[in-house]
Amino acid sequence: MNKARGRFITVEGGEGAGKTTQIQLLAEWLEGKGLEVVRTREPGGTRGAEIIRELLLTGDADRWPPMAEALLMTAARTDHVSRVIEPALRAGKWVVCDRFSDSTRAYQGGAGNLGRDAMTDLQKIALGDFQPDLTFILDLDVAAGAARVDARADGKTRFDARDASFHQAVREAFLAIAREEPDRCALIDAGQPLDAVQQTIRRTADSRLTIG
Ligand code: T5A
Repeated sequence: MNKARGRFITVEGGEGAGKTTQIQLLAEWLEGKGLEVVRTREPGGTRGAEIIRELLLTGDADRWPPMAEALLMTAARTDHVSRVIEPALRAGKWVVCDRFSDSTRAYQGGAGNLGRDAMTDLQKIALGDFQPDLTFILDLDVAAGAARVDARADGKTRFDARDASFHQAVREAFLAIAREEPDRCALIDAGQPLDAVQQTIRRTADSRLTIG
C-alpha cells in the first residue's frame, strides 16, 4: 500500500526572528509523534542550491540587482523542490523548510521593489501550483531582530548588512502575505520568549494539520 503523502511546512520571517531555533524544536516534536522529518533550508538544500546560496549570501551588499537575486533564489528553489522536497513528500515524510517562496515575495518583491505580484507570478512559472501546506510567519520588530543577529557569534550575510528601512519593508511584506493568505499562513509573535513561541507553533500545527 502507498504511504500517505507527507506535509510541507515552511517557516518565514525577517532576520533573527528565530526560524532556525524554532524549526529544530518543531522537528524534534514531530519526530516524537512518530513522523519522519526532513529539515532543510533556502537558499540551499541541494548541492547545486548550496553553491547558489554561497553566490547570494557573500560579497558586497549590491553584488546582485534584485531581479538577478530573484532568479537565482528561484533557480535554487526549483532544484530543491524537484530533488529533495517533492521526493520526500511522496515518500510520506514531513518537510520543514527554513524560508521558501514567501521570502522571494517579501525580500525581492516587497523590499527589493520588484513587486510582490511579479514575484508570485515568477514562483508560479517555476513551481506551478506547488505550495506549502502550512507557513509560519515569525513577526519581530526590526531592531530586536538586528540585536539578536548582532549578539550571535557567526558572520553576517549580504542581507543582514542592509539598512533598517529595507528590513522594515520585508516585515511589512510578510505581514501582508499573512493577511492575504490566512488559510495557509499563521502569523506568530516572535518577540515572545523562545518556549512560548514554540508552544504557539506546536498548537497551531496540531490544529491545522491534525498531528495528534
Ligand atoms: N533570502 C532568502 C531572500 O532574499 N530571498 C529568498 O527567496 C530567500 C529564500 C538567508 C538570506 O537570504 C534571504 C533572506 C536572508 O537574509 P540566512 O543566513 O539563512 O540568510 O538568514 P536567516 O534565514 O535570516 O537566518 P538567521 O539565522 O539570521 O535568523 P533566524 O534563523 O530567524 O534566527 P535564529 O533562530 O538563528 O535566532 C537568532 C538568535 O536569536 C536567538 C537565538 O538563540 C539566536 O541567537 N533567539 C531568541 N532570543 C530571544 N527570544 C527568542 N524568542 C529567540 N529566538 C531565537
